[in-house]
Amino acid sequence: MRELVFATNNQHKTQEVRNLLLNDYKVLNLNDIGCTTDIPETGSTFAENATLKSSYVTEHYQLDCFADDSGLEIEALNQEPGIFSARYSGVKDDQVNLNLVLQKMEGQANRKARFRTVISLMRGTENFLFEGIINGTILERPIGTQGFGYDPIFVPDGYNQTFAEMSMEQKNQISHRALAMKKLISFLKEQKPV
Ligand code: ITT
Repeated sequence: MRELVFATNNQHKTQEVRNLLLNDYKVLNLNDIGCTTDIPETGSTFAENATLKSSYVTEHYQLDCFADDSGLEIEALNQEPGIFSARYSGVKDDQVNLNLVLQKMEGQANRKARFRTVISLMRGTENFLFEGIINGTILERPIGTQGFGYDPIFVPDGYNQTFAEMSMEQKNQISHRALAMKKLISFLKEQKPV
């Protein structure tokens, strides 16, 4: 089976993506290839950060690689936390960051938000970008225990459950990452193996 590196340390994301690519690729993450570097995400957009991660692996390990950068964009907070989603409060702690969002949203009538993912695929020296977006609403308090990050406070449009109340399979059918991944997968399937 063909191998592809997914430049992430996030086990939840690795598992979600492995499920999506089950029959097509063996997906290795940074841990699997022995990469312990904390790849700097110094870009100012999701696309720049995703490309920094994917190109780091291609350059240092000579392996085809994709990386995603995702985050939550809340309309009433000027699209924050955005690229700062993982460390919105200054620390990489999902619970603390989620609480900060709830605090900033207190009394706010406009609860519109979206999750956005941009994937960068580096094949050799070529970079291909894929985007996925899901619109939804921010709750006033968390519900559900599945998933990670801001899942317990995000209800996607057209559903009455948070991402954290859905099984991984359900979330994988509709999430921002799944939408971007579907674009990546159809691209990969169209390509002849190199
Ligand atoms: P890597 O950079 O190692 O891939 P990460 O946790 O930083 O892992 P992202 O950059 O993709 O992951 O996402 C940044 C943050 O955005 C993440 O830590 C969560 O707080 C939030 N996030 C992204 N996707 C999410 C999802 O599907 N559900 C809930 N929160 C999500």
